[in-house]
Amino acid sequence: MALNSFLIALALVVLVQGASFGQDERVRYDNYSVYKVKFETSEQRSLLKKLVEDREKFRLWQEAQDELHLMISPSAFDELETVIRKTNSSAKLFISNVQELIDLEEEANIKATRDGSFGWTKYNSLAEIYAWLDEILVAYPVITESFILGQSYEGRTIRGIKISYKSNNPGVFIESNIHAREWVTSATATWLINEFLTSTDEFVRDLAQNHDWYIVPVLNVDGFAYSHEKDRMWRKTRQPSDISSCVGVDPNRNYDSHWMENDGASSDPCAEDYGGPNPFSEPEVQALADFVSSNKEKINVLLAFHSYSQLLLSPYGHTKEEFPPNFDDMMEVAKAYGDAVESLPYGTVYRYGSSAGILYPASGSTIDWAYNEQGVEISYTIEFRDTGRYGFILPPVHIIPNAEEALVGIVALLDKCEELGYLELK
Ligand code: 0X9
Ligand code: ZN
Ligand code: ZN
Repeated sequence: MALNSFLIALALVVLVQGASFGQDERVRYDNYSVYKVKFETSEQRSLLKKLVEDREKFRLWQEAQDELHLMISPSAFDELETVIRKTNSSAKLFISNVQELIDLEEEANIKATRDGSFGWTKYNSLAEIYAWLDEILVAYPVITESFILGQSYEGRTIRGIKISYKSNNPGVFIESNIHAREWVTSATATWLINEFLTSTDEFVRDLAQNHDWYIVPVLNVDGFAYSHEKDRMWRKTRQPSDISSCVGVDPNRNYDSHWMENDGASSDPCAEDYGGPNPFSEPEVQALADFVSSNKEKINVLLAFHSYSQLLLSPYGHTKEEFPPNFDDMMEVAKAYGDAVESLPYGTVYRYGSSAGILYPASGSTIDWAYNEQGVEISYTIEFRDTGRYGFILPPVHIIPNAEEALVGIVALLDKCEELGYLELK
């Protein structure tokens, strides 16, 4: 009897959690595949987007003007096929088993951890990143300074590092890993910190020494920890909702600037782009905003690191009907970044434009808030590698090439900013 009720309880737990939870309580994505779906009309788009309302079967990975990247569960293939046929759109498989990529990544991480704890041949955990930051701060006490943005919902500390070789430098703020699963962003941010402190290359030295750097390697610390420990595909924060059993807010929709306008965010707590119950509902977002607003006279340029798609996105995110006053300058700056990246032997191509113009309306993002509300006139989202072959699960061999691209891109971007007069002290 006791055993019976135990088995029933066990069966219930399995049912409630779904088949995707394995024994180690990580969400598994066995035989989940990712398709690029091309469409032409907005009717096709909305029919396709309706699919992701069923989060058990469909998850949106990426969205562009004429293309959606959909992750689908093994049981959802027929449904996808039906909608593809009905909407006359076309789908191309580019990842056949998401779990396989996650397992390969995990193996590489474990192997690299055995050879030493921190580095750029693997993806580091939050604890590893913070331990490394402490080492850096001890090794470079004059040039570096630790700062704390605040505490996350779950009580983790959100840390940043300031690098300053001299006074009266223009300031560059880098926000990284606001989206939990975009691991290459914090890997790139830490690599840049290391280069700024250790490189002997003349152009890196100039870059490092002639700007003040404010770098937050992981903003969404709770989501990041969760993506390492439980669900590799987690995007949002980890604060529960009052009105739903779904957890988390899209922090890049939670800033108080044109919040929730123009379908630029969802009001559904279960959606990946949920804007939150109110602007700044997320402590991580509020913490970043407090820091930037109290240091805004020192910040000339703000860069928000994301992945993936290889894009440079300027404001506005909330509307494609209007463009910011210095849009032409921002496009010149973006072109400089893209040209510099493309000139490397890798030949990687970045496209650029305004967020709403070349992607989709996204309101309440970091860069729009910094630009609209804080007067940071050069404010960019950079979507790193790749364009979908691996998506968020970019193999660690890409970390250094991606970071090198970011470095030469940022050099060119700041040169252009200087030329256009954006690096004057405020
Ligand atoms: O949707 C987002 O938040 C960003 N793309 S991601 O795949 N990394 O989630 C793009 C945001 C760009 N839009 C604005 N900054 N407004
Ligand atoms: Zn508005
Ligand atoms: Zn992102």
